[in-house]
Amino acid sequence: ATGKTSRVFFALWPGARVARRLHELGAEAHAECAGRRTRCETLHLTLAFIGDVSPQRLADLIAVGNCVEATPFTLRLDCLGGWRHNRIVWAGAQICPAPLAGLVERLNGALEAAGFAVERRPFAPHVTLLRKAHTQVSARCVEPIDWRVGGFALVESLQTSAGAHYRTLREWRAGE
Ligand code: 2AM
Repeated sequence: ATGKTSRVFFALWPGARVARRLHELGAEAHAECAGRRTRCETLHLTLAFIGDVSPQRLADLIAVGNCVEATPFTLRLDCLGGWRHNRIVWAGAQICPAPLAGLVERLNGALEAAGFAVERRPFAPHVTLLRKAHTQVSARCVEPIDWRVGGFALVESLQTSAGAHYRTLREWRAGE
């Protein structure tokens, strides 16, 4: 064992067009609430947060990803909201598509079977746009952003002085 751990999570990563639109929505939210914007290239939707794992457990996570079936779907991001407890402002979906709910359910099932701690709270699909917001956002509907989701990824989070950086460790295409 090397003792080297990685902080990882399963996520959906948008393509350039969706990321740009989310980043613009982040500008609008920032004008209202201030705080720290998520950089365009780091915008994502977390499916399952894992935390720090050893290289051995990382291999187990890849095995989990390998056995989880995903089908392509469209996620319509159409609302802006925030959470008071952690002062984040996010883009969310009024409707969680069944294939997304199913993907998260299968992922959590496989994670649990492999001995990983899973989230017990209901899945709340969101893309964090602002952190450390100074004020609460007025929750509202926004011009919908249709995100065609064609797969999911296992991502490593690297903390630097410039903020979080992310590295995709593995990607799985939906419907294959
Ligand atoms: P957030 O955007 O709502 O803060 C990488 O840090 C990703 O994992 C982020 O999308 C973050 O969600 C999520 N995350 C970080 N720590 C978490 C935790 N303890 N529980 C659940 N999700 C977490």
